Parts: sequence; structure tokens; C-alpha cells
Amino acid sequence: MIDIQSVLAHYAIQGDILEISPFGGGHINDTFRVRTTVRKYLVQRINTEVFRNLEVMEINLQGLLSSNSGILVDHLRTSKGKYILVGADSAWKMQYLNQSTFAPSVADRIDIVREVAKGFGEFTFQNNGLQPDQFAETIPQFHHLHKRLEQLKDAVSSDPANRLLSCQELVDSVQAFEWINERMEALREILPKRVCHNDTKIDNILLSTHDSTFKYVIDLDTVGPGYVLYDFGDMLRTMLSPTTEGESDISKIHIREDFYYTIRSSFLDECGEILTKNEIDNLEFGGLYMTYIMGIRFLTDYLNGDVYYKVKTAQDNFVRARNQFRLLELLDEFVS
Ligand code: GN1
Ligand code: MG
Repeated sequence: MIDIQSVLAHYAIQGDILEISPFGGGHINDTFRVRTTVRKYLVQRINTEVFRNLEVMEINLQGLLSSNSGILVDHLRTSKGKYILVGADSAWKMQYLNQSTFAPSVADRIDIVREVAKGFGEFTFQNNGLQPDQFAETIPQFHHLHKRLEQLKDAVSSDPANRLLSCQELVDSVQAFEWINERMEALREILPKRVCHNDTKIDNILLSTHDSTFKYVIDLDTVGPGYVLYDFGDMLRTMLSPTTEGESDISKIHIREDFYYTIRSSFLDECGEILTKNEIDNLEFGGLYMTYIMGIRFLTDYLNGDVYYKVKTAQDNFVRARNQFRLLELLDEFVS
């Protein structure tokens, strides 16, 4: 904790520190809650193995937060005026922790799903005025399926953790969906780039604890150029089924049609007017795209021996991948 105390000294926090405790369940960064005599904050250690270009992240944050009108949580700047504190062997950022809000983790209520979709719809609408070419990807080719397929193929051929036999069936199922990559390559020619969130899972919205209405969009690490179908797609991936990514009972994964219509109409009510016909026509395809890419990424990490996502057991990435491929099958039936 001494480490964190010295980080906090770079930000003008109010009050005396009473408590520092681990917070939330992201797969990549480490987040801590700081309680002082005056208020609460979140301080986050950025995983610099994953986010290697902190300058890009800083520029993106500055561009985004300066245009924010009320839907992004305020971040603190260091005494040098930066959002990101870059140390010798770690990097940090800090934001206010809003009282009376919560991040949903499972899509068990349709009113929650409506509010999450509304939040990301408003985010899309507000970012319409931003120039995507003034932002860059914090992780190069983050949602580039072709690259993700290559990474999987490398992991299959080198099998560094000796796990291929235990997931051969999943590996075989990847090929049947390679058409998703071809379709996306064609869409890149006709879809406009936007400043997107790029990680619109259900957990990345804060709702009011009083009435579960939308308050803030959070986790801005991956904000940068992208396509609206990425952001719409990740909502479908995480909200059509009432299960979490780590669900142990695969039979519980199913698609709720009414949730689908709610997500779509709530999102489009906020930003439909700024989207092109091509974007609107391909929103559902985004669900297939993001589910496929996440299945591939979890499977690749399983094969590589859990070097990217945090895990508690050696089966975690396998279960996550298996669940994504099950969801993908169901989604494919649903949209066709
Ligand atoms: C990671 O760490 P977290 O939960 O914000 C990942 C996303 C995945 C998500 C799956 C930088 O996000 O792409 O969709 O896990 N972020 C990164 O839960 O790889
Ligand atoms: Mg994230």
C-alpha cells in the first residue's frame, strides 16, 4: 500500500486517507478504492504490458474528457497536468468515485439493460463531433479480427502450455465462422470511423442506486477510433444472455428477444439520427463480430497459458471461450 500512498501524493486529493482497498473485477488493470475524511476516489494501476502506449492514452483522455458533458466521471490531473502518472515501472490514473452509483455485472433486468444501452447511445451521440483521426488506438489493432485469428493460429501451432488437446473442439469451431472476418473486411470500406468506447460491456456503465437510471460511462482505457458496430456488438454480447462470461453451466446461456429489442431501441433513441444506413443495417452483425473476437481472444489466452487475462483457475479462459462460442451459435441463429 506504500506504493499507492506515493502515487496519491501526485494528485490533489481532499482530506486525509482513511482506507485503501481493492475494488472491482476488471481483467486487466488493478483498481483500488481510496476513502479519505472528505470523499472517495478510485486509483488504478494501468497494466503496461497491455497498454504500452501511455502517450496515446493520455491524448485520448484529454480529447474525450474536454468534450464531456456530464456522462463521464471526472478524472484528476497530476501536479504536472496529466491524467496518467507514469512511474519507473508502473503507471496510474485516478478518478472520483461517485456515491450512490453501481456497475451492473449481469443483465438480469430489462430496465437495467435499457439504461446501459441508453448510456452508450448517448456516448456515441456526444462523440459524433470528435475527429476519430485525432485519437489513436491504445492497443494497436485491438478489434482487428484478422490479427486475432493470426494470434490464435500461432498459439495453436506452438501450443506453449500444452493445452491444445483439451480445447481441440473449440479450435475446430473457429473455422466455421471465418466468414465474419471476410464480411468485416468488406464493411471497413463503407462504414465511417467514429470515436468509440471499444469495451461496452455491461459493467462499464454506472447506474443510480436509487432508481437504476443511467449516470456515467466508465473505463475509458480503450476509447479511440472504431466502428459503431463494435460498441453495439459488445452490448449484445454481454446483455442478450442472463449469464456472465464465466458461467459454469453452459445450458443457462440463451438469448432473450425482448432484451434485444430493448437494447436496440434504447441505443437508437439516443444516437439513431447520426448513424448512416450502413451502420444501422450492420448493428446486429456487431454482436456476432464481438462475440467471435472475444471467443478467439479467450481461447488464444487459454492456449498461451493465461498470460493476458486475469484468472483464478486454469480453466477460466477455457470456460470463457466456450461460453462465447455457444453464444455465437445462438446469436447466429437469432440474427439469420
Ligand atoms: C477486458 O479488463 P476489462 O474487463 O475492462 C478486455 C476487453 C474484453 C473484456 C472481457 C484491454 O476488459 O477487450 O472485452 O476484458 N480489455 C482489454 O470481459 O483487453
Ligand atoms: Mg477495460
